[in-house]
Amino acid sequence: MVHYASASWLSLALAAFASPALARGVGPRDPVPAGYHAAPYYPTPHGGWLDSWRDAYTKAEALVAQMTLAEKTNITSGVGIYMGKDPSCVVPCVGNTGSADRLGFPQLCLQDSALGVSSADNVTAFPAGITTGATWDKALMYARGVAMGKEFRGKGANVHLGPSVGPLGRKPLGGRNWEGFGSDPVLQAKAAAQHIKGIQEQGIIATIKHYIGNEQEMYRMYNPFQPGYSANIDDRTLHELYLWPFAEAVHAGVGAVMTAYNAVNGSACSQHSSLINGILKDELGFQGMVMSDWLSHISGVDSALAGLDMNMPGDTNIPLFGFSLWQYELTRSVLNGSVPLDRLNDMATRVVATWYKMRQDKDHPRPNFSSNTRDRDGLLYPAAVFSPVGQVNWFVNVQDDHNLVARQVAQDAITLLKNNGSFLPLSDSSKLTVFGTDAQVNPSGPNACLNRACNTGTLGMGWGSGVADYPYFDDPISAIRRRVPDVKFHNSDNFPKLSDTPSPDDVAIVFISSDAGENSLTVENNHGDRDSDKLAAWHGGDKLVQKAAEQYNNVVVVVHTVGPLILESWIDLPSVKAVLFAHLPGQEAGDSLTNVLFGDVSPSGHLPYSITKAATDYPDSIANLKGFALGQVQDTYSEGLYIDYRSLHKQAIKPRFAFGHGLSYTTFSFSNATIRAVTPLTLLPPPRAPKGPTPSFPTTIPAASEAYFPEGFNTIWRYLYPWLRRNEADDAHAIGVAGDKKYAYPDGYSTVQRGTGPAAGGGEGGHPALWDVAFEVRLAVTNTGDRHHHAGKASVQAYLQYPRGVPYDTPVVQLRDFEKTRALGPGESETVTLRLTRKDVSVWDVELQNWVVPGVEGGRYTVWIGEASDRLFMACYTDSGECEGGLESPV
Ligand SMILES: *[C@@H]1O[C@H](CO)[C@@H](O)[C@H](O)[C@H]1NC(C)=O
Ligand SMILES: *[C@@H]1O[C@H](CO)[C@@H](O)[C@H](O)[C@H]1NC(C)=O
Ligand SMILES: *[C@@H]1O[C@H](CO)[C@@H](O)[C@H](O)[C@H]1NC(C)=O
Ligand SMILES: *[C@@H]1O[C@H](CO)[C@@H](O)[C@H](O)[C@H]1NC(C)=O
Ligand SMILES: *[C@@H]1O[C@H](CO)[C@@H](O)[C@H](O)[C@H]1NC(C)=O
Ligand SMILES: CC(=O)N[C@H]1CO[C@H](CO)[C@@H](O)[C@@H]1O
Ligand SMILES: CC(=O)N[C@H]1CO[C@H](CO)[C@@H](O)[C@@H]1O
Repeated sequence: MVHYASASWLSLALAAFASPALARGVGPRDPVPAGYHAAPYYPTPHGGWLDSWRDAYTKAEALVAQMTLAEKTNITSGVGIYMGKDPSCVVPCVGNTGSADRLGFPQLCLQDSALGVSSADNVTAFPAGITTGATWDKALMYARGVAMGKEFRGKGANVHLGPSVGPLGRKPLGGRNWEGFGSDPVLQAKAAAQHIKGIQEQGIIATIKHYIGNEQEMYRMYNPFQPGYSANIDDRTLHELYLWPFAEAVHAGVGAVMTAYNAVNGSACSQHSSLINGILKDELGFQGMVMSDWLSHISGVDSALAGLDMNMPGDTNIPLFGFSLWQYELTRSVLNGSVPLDRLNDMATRVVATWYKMRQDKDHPRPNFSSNTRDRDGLLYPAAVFSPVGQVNWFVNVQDDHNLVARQVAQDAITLLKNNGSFLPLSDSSKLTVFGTDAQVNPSGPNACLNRACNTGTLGMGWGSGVADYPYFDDPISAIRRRVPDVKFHNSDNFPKLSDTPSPDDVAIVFISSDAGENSLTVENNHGDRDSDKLAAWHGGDKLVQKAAEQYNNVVVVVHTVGPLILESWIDLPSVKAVLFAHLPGQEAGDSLTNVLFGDVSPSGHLPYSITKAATDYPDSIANLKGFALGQVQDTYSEGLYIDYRSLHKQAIKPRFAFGHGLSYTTFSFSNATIRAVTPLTLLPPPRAPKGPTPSFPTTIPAASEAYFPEGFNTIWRYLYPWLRRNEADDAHAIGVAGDKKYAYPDGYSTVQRGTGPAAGGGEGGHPALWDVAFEVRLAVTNTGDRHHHAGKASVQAYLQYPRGVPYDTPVVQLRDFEKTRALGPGESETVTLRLTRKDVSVWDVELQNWVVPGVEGGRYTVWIGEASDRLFMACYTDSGECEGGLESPV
């Protein structure tokens, strides 16, 4: 989603490009590197063939069968950015579809963000995705989803625009990595699945985004002068890394998918037939609806044929002129025969079925807030220039006790990277001095910067559309003062002249930060991505730590950050005793931190990415952002599977802190491990089941009268409607019925539904057998601290090593499952179970186009178990069924 500070500057700035033809804007391109291609895949597979969606599709079929052409095109598109109100209710969300009021199908409210209800009052500002990932706790990932889902429901939204798993976190400098859960497909996948479950159980449609390859912010969007960049990804890398969390989301029943701004292999994601029709809807069996990211829609007919089902927010990619490539144009495209009615029927049915699937036909509340103003009254159609005014905000408080889960996530994410000599926890009698502007809330208020587009005061979230307003902000300095009232605080990022020399026991706590966000806004010269500050702390934070370390014997560094930083300039200084990554805590930044600092709880967060010693420890393709090019910027994934720890292992580079690293105030032992083969494996999944029946509708071109603008309808200027003027509808209909003028269809275009579908498909997310549990590992985790030690939660991580000699190049180890224990007191144990599915032990074979178990003939898979990707001290073997401990990490 793109945010504009105000509608008016945009109209002025873009008045020159008002023509929808220009808005298609594909200028000269730099060539996509040889070998990368976007193969055609047509037609869109009909939705409805899976039993799990049968009920929803049966109801949807009955409703759509009664819809006119204009009603169908109305519900598949937004009514325009900053629009929304219809005569009966206010729908002022970031996206608002048209309705079919005659049949009781309402306008749908689509609302950001992945960390809370955006642009609304009285909501919870939850910790960001990256923070949630750092908990490595599935139960908390789910609980956060439940609480957030309740808030979206309480505000009357239909669709939650989250979770985000794309970007996956390939580039450490990438601007939106923090909206997702960490730089590993399995961590992203399991977190997203828990989130989706929590959201959708509240009757809210979750949206997995951004599909796919949106790994940097700069040059992501198509505009009249330049196409969005092309992420050039080979098939195996796509399946084993970037698609993995999307597949898991579809498996979890996600209702909606949002396409990305960028292109893949040269073709824009919003009209990429092999990505949407082929991989998402056929191979992954996705039954819900596919929407465009905001203003990323660049073609009308082509995107419909490629499988897009919903156009958001309705406008062309130059908004606010009342132009759309769908709505009235989609109506025209169906009348003139270019878009088969069959495709529109499927689009509308997918939208309606998703609505039924989440039970939104039963007492779903209507929106009671406006994204456009925080005042009670506001413009009903802000984009219309002349708009009536009325009540738009009802200030419904949806927070309930969600601060508790928000705080728990923030607290359990806090990652202790270094704690020399067990310096932490602090005692309440410590003599403390706090440094850094990041310790205190923005003096102008936590929401002072629109879309959080500034890094002033404690950094609780990044910037852009992925934010929410803070109802309040529990900042670290207030929480510290509640413990140690006479703490000194230097609210500056420059080290002050100290009045007294610190004594040897004095403790300095230094707060530093690093921010990132969406490319639509630039902060301190960072264009979404961290292109200016790179992997250094902002505002000279690294210098501040060094200065403090010169003056104090004991320095504790607290870092609020969107991602990894290079810590080398100070991490080994002997007076830097402890380092805590608090990630992006949201509103609960204070007590969550002091509970850890002062030892009420032991830290239990683990890094959701690696921290290298130098940016150049990664290959150029991931270390650097792609810069300006005259044509289409080419972002080629030449590193293949080797991102983050996979890359470091391959190059034998030791990071400063490894993926999964996190210390505790206590120690744990893992013992008594067993491994058990659960489901017998075959090289390939068994032959897939055929598809079930799908709805069927008449497919002849509808009567032109179904598209006529109603007599005397009072239009709102620039609002997008599905109707055509009578003569336009008649003309289009004449073309369609004559059938002699043919649309210039893409190569490989077809309207004949394919038969059974890909062998790797057959269920939601892919072949159901891919989720068969192949191996189960159980082990006991014991808190081995003595009785003076603390209770603590242990993270148990399972990484898979493929058998030697398999005919595929595989990373040494890859995360496959993880669990977190409850808080174990000293001496206490818990039994933990980890599961590896058939898919977990497979590789994607590009020739066979299927998941192959390369070690099926008695190959020895090793399941490595430990506390981090570099602390794997236990191994279980699938061939012998034995486990052993006390080992050296394989890498
Ligand atoms: C992109 O091109 C690569 C190389 O030919 C191919 O393996 C992959 O399947 C293509 N991906 C898509 C989504 O078209
Ligand atoms: C399209 O949706 C708008 C907004 O809800 C509504 O005013 C209009 O009547 C709808 N058109 C049709 C054909 O239902
Ligand atoms: C039908 O209408 C669409 C939308 O305006 C247009 O793109 C397409 O070229 C038209 N097709 C024909 C055959 O005129
Ligand atoms: C840890 O503390 C000891 C004793 O103060 C010191 O000698 C050593 O350099 C420190 N190590 C690091 C990595 O900070
Ligand atoms: C491990 O197994 C042994 C033998 O069965 C048992 O005595 C011990 O309590 C187990 N340890 C844990 C931590 O469960
Ligand atoms: C209970 C509560 O937090 N209510 C707030 C809801 O939002 C309005 C407008 O911002 C505030 O005035 C209320 O205090
Ligand atoms: C306009 C509107 O529908 N407002 C509703 C917002 O939510 C509250 C509480 O659920 C309702 O009472 C309002 O009617």
